[in-house]
Parts: sequence; structure tokens; C-alpha cells
Amino acid sequence: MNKEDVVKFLIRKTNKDIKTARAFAPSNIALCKYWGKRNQVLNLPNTSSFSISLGDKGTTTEISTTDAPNHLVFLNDQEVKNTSELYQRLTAYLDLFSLPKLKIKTHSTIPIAAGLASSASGFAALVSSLNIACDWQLDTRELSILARLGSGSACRSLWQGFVEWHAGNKADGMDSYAEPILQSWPGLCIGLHIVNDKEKSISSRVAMQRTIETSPFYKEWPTIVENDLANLKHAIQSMDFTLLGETSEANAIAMHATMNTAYPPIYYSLPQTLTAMQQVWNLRKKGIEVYFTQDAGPNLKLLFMDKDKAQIQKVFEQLELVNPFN
Ligand code: 2P0
Repeated sequence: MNKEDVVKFLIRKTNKDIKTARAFAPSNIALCKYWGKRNQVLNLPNTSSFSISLGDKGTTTEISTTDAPNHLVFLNDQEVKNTSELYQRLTAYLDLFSLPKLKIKTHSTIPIAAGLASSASGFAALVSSLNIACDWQLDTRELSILARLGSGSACRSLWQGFVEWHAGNKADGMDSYAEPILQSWPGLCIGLHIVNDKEKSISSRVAMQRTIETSPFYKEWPTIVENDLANLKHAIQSMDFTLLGETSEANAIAMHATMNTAYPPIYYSLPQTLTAMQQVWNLRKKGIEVYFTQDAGPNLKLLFMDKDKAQIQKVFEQLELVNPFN
């Protein structure tokens, strides 16, 4: 099955009368990572994953039709060149839906390609606005499947709060979608520690495939994920912050260990990343509970409780704060 077949299966209603529509989708950070695909065309993962959404940090997308000969894409009020990778990726995705030419205005409140999952909120906001503009009348589970075709982690960006992406095992991916976990955790904070917001040198798409093909440690990954998912769910049910933090940090370190041992090796960390990790561990030694997670980039995302915010901000002065449950 290819992407076109999935789209045809889900969207039975074709509407050429497109209205202007706008939607927001939050960025998300995985506490148990998506790392490795069983199907690279449909972005079907080897394992399930688990994330937390970032409240008002994300992407707003507005769709309208245009008389221009090509789709027009604007990012933060700047027109995106049709030769750029972003334009090509976005329009290749739009071409799945046989739509008239569109004007797409997107605003992001997160640094693009800084390993802060901007493609996730981007594709989630895009499918949500298309659903309204084209009157597809799809539910969020179906939108999650469509968002996954754009970028795997985008399937988790259709909800706020904790979200699980079920890996599924069907070849067509119809059982590979995300679902919210309806548990709130007031006081839980995320801090974005941005070491470098430049575009990364190797995409996570390429990095995860190289890891599967060459890392001798990747075979351990499914077992690690199974344990970590169980621990994270238990942590949330019992509001055990220590278990949540320890599991999330260990999961990120394990993911990086698999790619560090790929060939050629992949290291996203910069010297400042390691310094920040040491600062987190030093705070813990002093009894301040803070943990980190790291994606396919040098930045760290810190997890802590609101009561410790002031102490943590003394060490991480530039920390960008997110309250996922406010
Ligand atoms: C995650 N990442 O779970 C993991 C952790 C990066 C590290 O999902 O190829 O941009 O578009 O499906 O979704 C980034 O991968 O990859 C990602 P594609 P995507 O958040």
C-alpha cells in the first residue's frame, strides 16, 4: 500500500469548494521515543511511543485557495521558496489529496528544525486545517493517520497532554495512530534549554534508518521501549514524578546510545549539551528533582515540578518554560 491508497481509503468525500480555515497543533516531546521504522513510506514505527504536548508552543496554519499557478507557502510571514526542502516536502504531501492550488500561511512558535518537533506540529496543523477547509469530516484518529504520512511524530500532535502512538502491526498502518491519555498533571513543567537553533546536519529520518541498519545495539531497543512505556504509564497513574523523570531520561540516553554506535556514528550532542546534562545531575545531587530528555538535536528539554522552578532557573537562566497542563 502507498500513501495515495491510505488517503483514498480515509477520504471518501471530495469537495472542490474549499473554504478558508485555520487550525493550531501543539508541538510534542517524546518521553519514550519513536526511533526506527518498519515501513519508510508510510512512516510506520517499529515500536510504540509516548509524548507530552507543549501547550501553546506549536504551529498555526491557515489555508485558502489561490489563483496562482502553484501552491504558495508562507512561514512566519515570509514566502517559502519553491526550491526549498520545506516547500518540496509540504507540496509533495498536498499532492496526495488532489486539491486546487492553495495558499498556506503557517506560524510557528518554536525554532524550526532545532529538534523541537516542528514538523510534528506543522503536519498536524496542516491536516486539521485541511479537514475543516475541505469538509472531510474526519475524526482525530483518522487525522492522526494522515498526519503520520507527513511525519511520524505528527500523529501525536493532535492532542494536548500525554499521548501514546500505538505502533500497530497491519501492513496498511490503519492501526498505527495516536490516542490521548486522559490524565492531567498540574504543576508538571517542561523547560526548553536551547543550545543551538540552527538546522541539524543529519535529519532524524536518515539517522534512524542508519541506526537500524548499522548499530549492533538497535536490537535492544524494542525491549527498552516496552519497559519504559509500562513505567511511564505507571508513573502517570500514580503521579510518581521520580519514575516519570528517570524513565524519560534513560529512554533518551538509550536512543542516543543506539545512534552513537551506528556507522558512520551519529552524535547530536554539542559540548554545551554535555555541560547542561552535568548541571541537571548536579541539581539532582542537591535534592532538586530535574530530568532531561533529548531528541535528534543538541537541545535539552527539562522535566521538573513547578515548586522547583526558581532553583532550576538560577542554573538555566535562559530556560523557556512550558506548562503543559495549564
Ligand atoms: C520522537 N523523533 O519520538 C523521535 C525522537 C526524533 C527523536 O519523531 O521520518 O520527524 O518524519 O517520521 O517524525 C522525529 O522524527 O520522522 C522524531 P519522520 P520525525 O519524537
